Amino acid sequence: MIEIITADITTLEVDAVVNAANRSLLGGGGVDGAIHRAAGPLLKDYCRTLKGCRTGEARISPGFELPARYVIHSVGPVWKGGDHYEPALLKACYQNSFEIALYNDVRSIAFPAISTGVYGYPKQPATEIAITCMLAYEDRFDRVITCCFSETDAGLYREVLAAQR
Ligand code: AR6
Repeated sequence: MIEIITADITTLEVDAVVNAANRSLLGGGGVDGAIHRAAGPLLKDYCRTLKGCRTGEARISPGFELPARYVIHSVGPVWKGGDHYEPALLKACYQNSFEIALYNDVRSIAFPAISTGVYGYPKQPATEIAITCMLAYEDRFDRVITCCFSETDAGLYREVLAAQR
């Protein structure tokens, strides 16, 4: 069951929240900054031991001071016009996040709209990829949550979900 909500992802009581990270995994702006602030400094210390992450891959850490037990850090592609493997890399972010979640017995997981902020991925195609991947994995979780940061984004997710179901 896919849930589409508008919220600050750092407030969610779920097994895992996904972070739209960068390859250093050492924090940044946007949702990454919010997660690092809310989780506290131990998150950065832990992430240092992970030694980075390639675009499209995912790593897991404890949630530290977050209500979520885990943070799954995934690095989305920077949008460079669409012919630099961006769709395949974004799809890989969702798939690898789901796989690492399953491996860690995560039952509830919340995603932000990876790559659609600072990394500039156009929202419509990014949402289509996110929903396609969520539909493929929803049966293996109790809750799959799309955590939008605006009602406009949530409306787009609802439209795309309705079209794909
Ligand atoms: N809760 C939920 N969604 C949020 C939150 C929040 N607290 N804050 C922002 N968003 P972005 P990217 C939404 O830029 O495009 C960082 O500096 C936001 O509205 O956070 O993958 C990293 O370190 C947008 O819809 O991630 C990287 O360098 C979505 O989250 C780079 O930005 C993603 O926007 C990654 O860029």
